[in-house]
Amino acid sequence: MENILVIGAAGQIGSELTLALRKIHGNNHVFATDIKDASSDIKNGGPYQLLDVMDDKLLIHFVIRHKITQIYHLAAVLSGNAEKLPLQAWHINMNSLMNVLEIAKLVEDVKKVFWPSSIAVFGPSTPRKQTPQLTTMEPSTVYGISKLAGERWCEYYFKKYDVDVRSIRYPGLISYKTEPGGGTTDWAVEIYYDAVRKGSYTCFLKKDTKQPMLFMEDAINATIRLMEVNNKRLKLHTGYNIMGVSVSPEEVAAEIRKHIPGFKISYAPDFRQDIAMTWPESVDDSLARMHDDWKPYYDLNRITEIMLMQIKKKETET
Ligand code: AKB
Repeated sequence: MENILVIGAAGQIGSELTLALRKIHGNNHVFATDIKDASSDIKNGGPYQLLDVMDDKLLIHFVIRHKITQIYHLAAVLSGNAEKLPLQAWHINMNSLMNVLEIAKLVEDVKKVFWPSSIAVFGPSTPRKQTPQLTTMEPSTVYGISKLAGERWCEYYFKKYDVDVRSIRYPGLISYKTEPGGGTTDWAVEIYYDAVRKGSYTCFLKKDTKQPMLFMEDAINATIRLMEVNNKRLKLHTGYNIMGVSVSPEEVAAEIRKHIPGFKISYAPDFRQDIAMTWPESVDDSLARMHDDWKPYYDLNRITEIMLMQIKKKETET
């Protein structure tokens, strides 16, 4: 029987992963925590508590008290926000990970840790198309530097202390339940919300800037699959490349127009355009497919149908 701690359960990934984990392990075995209020299905569907991952003493007590066996640490300051407050972002992203790794090292019950890496580990000197798993990595953003350093620490704790930490380099994640905040790939969610709410969207990237994206359901499947795969099949304890589709704002806009013919898009690129130009357009995820048999299910057509349908439903309910 597993007892799972989700840190960052109110965020874009956590709000969906918590529910998926509760379906598998039972509501009372998945402990949702965050520093902000979570949605009612998270709060009412199982244990939920306000908890700050930066407070290592409270965290270790929580882990011991609830006999936690797996930790999903999803809390982070994303790329755009990190550029505005570089030192705070570095402090939060690194120290929160170090707290979790140390606890996993010290508390015997904790058998596995999941920590999200990102395509931000790559940089301007990395090939942008079909970016290999292993290649030049010279990230030029604070977020990217913290993710690359985090990957190195994860591998260090695995090799040195036998902490079974697993990670995915998430591309942009497209979801309708919880909107992301402060990332460079956020446009791929905002565009659907604004299409439904206003019939138009002003994008902070240029029209032809492609980025790798993944529908949230595929991301959740990939994450749970990675955590369940036998340790012997895993060759990496840094972060696996994965992606679903490689798309630009004008391509998503064209897909939206199939459902909302009058949809208008304009472009006002800001500092995030420079970040996007240092990140991959697409990644080679053959290693993840090989090590845990993962493959994405959702293409742009299906993603667009679901996003528009679900956001319309949400809008009429509120
Ligand atoms: C961001 O844009 O910062 C994140 C990411 C790709 O890690 N969504």
